[in-house]
Amino acid sequence: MDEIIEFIPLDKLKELQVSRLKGVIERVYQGSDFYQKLFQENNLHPSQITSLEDILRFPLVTRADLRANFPYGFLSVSLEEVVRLHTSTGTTGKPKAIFFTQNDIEASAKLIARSMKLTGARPGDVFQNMMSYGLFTGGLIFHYGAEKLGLLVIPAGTGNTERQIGLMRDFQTTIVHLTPTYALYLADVIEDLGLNPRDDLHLRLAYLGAEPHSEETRARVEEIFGIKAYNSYGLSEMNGPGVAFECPYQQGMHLWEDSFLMEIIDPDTGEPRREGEEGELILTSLNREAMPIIRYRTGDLTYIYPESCPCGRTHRRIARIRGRVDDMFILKGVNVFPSEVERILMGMPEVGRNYQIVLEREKSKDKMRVRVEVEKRFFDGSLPHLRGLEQRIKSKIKSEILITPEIELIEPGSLPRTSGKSRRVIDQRRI
Ligand code: DLL
Repeated sequence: MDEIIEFIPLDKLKELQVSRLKGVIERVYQGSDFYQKLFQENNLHPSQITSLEDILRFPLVTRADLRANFPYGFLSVSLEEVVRLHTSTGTTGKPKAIFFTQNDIEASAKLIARSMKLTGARPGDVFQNMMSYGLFTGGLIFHYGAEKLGLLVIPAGTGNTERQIGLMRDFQTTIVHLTPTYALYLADVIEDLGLNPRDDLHLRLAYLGAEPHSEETRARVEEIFGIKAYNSYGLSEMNGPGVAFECPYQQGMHLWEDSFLMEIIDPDTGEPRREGEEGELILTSLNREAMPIIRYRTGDLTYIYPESCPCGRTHRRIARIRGRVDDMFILKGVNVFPSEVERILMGMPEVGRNYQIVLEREKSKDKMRVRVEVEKRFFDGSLPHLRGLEQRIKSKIKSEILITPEIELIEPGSLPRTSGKSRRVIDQRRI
């Protein structure tokens, strides 16, 4: 069934979307406190929603709305029907509570199974899930999908890197799921143990997700491990991973349009953006029972590929996420995304696998200091001979981002590591 739905003709896809949208609208109207109020305040009634365009009658929903209606305001079914809670990672304030019915879990698992299958995963593969198990969706939701596809799943979770490597070697793991930051750290530890990530493991695929990363970082992971690495996108508010996934062409991620409606808007004005134009991704869940959200502001910047994919799947593709709207920082009037700095750094072979951007204010002058680990091969215990590298990084960043940074080269392995999502930018200007 899923294979057919991936290639569904566009008119049929639209029909399916309209009928699912109507179902979702009815469900939230009946069940959710937040939506009952919203319908009333906006003079809306489910009968007014007859086409996909009618969705524009709805205001956008933000993370603040989710927080303000914590914990049960968005719930559209009775508690008896809810079988699972996940929360969204957040560094500040209350988490966002995300609920699942049994059918929601089943639907998410199907999307993961579909996504993994299209990259060539199949029964017989040994899948090691190195995402956090628990409230984060990257662990359990992906796990269910991999089991659904019939893979042997090792629920390794995060951390304890030497044990992870032991598992990879003992069970001849062929596929891993992890954050890109952790993939590079894992490679470091494998090499520190005197092993070669290409020859001493059995890996063939990696799924990289849960945080922005550049094409250059993917290329590094592929090169270091000698594998294919696929980009996987999702967010807890839309049931976690499995929202969009790369196919073997690796040109953008197919966003599963049978389950989500997408729009791209100008994040400042809310005006719609056309295909090919970058903006903030807005998602509506089409296939969800416990907690459908209509027109959710993901905060993620991307664009829709106007061309169809050579693989023939009809679900449109979104570009690699450039970053979150709120990750962007402004330095001397220039808007900078950490991913742009990453792209430049990871494209230079002498640069190691980790970096940090520190924003500082000195006598009311702002500056950007980039702390860059040097690649092990180029580090012989001292750094002075790498002066030329410092200069090259500086001028590349200057010419591409229009900011002259200070570059601080540091020893490989000296920055803090994480097995989850990384924190790249330290903004000390507000202190
Ligand atoms: O990160 C769900 C997930 C788990 C996705 C495992 C992929 C793999 P949250 O913790 O709610 O959920 O964080 C969602 O992470 O809005 C993006 O800003 C970012 N993000 C997720 N995947 C990608 C990606 C999970 N492939 C937020 N590229 C999203 C860039 C990503 N950013």
